[in-house]
Amino acid sequence: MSKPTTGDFTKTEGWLDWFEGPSQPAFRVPPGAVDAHCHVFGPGHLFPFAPERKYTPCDASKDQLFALRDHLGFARNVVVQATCHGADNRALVDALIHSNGKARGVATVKRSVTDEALQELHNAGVRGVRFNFVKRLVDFTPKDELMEIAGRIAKLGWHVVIYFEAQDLPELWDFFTALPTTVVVDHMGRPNVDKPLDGPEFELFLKFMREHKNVWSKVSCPERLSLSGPNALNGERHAYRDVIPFARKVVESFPDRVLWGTDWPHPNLKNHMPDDGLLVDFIPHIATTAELQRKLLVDNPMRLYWPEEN
Ligand code: 0GY
Repeated sequence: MSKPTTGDFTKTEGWLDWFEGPSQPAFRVPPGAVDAHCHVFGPGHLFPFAPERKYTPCDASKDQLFALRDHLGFARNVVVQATCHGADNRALVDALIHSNGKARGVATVKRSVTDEALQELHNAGVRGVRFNFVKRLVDFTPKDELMEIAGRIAKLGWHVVIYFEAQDLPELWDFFTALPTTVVVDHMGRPNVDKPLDGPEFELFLKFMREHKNVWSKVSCPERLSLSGPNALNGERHAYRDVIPFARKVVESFPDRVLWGTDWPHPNLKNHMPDDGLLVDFIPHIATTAELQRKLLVDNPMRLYWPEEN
C-alpha cells in the first residue's frame, strides 16, 4: 500500500513504506518490555520535515506507532528523533506527551538551544540527545559543539546516543571516549557482517564497550545489517541469520548494557521492508535465556529511561 506523505511533501523516490499488517510474533516478550528504538515521521501536514533533511519519508504517526507497540506485546517505547526532522523535536514531543507515560524520547538539539527549551524537553520525557555521524544522513557538526551540548545535557541526567558506521570508529574514538555521560550506540556501530566476528573491525567495537563501562549498545536493526536477508530457514521464523552471532556476542558479553528496538518505521531501506513480527522473533536467537531477555527488554531500558521506577 502506498501512503504518500502529506502536506507539501512528497516522499523520496523508491521509498519503501512500513509493513502493513505485521505478523503476530511467536516469541512473547516479557511483561513491561520496551521497544527502545523507534521513530515517528510527521505526519507532514502537522509536523513539517526539516529543510536540511536528506530524505522525505512516508508519514508514520504516533497512533500507528502505539498500535504496533500493542500488537507486538510491548509496554513502552523510546522514540528517537529521526534526521528528517532535524532539530525540530515537535513530532517527537507530541508523541511523548500523548503516550500516557508509555514513551520517553531522544532528541536532537543545536548548540543554540536554551536551558528553558531543554527543561521543556525533559518535562515531556526526553532523556537523551542523538549525535549522528552517518554521512548520508546528516551534515557534519563540529565536535566542540557536540561536546558542549553533552556537557549541558549531562546536568539533566541525560545520555548521548551515537550513530556511526564501523569503519569510522577509529576516527571517532577519542571523541566518544571523552563524552561525560552514558553513551548508547545505535545498531552495534553497524558492523559489516561479512567480516569475521573475531576480526579487527568488530573487535574494536567490543574493546570500546569492554574498556568504557559507560558505553551501551542497541542490538537492533538486523534487517539493515544482514546480507542473508529475511529468508526463513525450513519455514521457521528465523530471519537475518548472519547478524545473530554479532548481536549474541554483544548481549552475552555486556548483558547489563544492551537495548533492543524495532526501528519502526525503518527509514532508508531500499530492498525489503521487514515484517515487525519477524523482527521480534529475532530476539530469542540473540538473547537465549529468560534472564538475558528480561535484561535486554525490561531491566536495562527501564534503568536508563524510567530510573524513578526502579
Ligand atoms: C535508524 C537508521 C537510519 C536513519 C535514521 O534518523 C534517521 O534518519 O536513524 C538509517 O538510515 O540508517 O536508526 O533509523
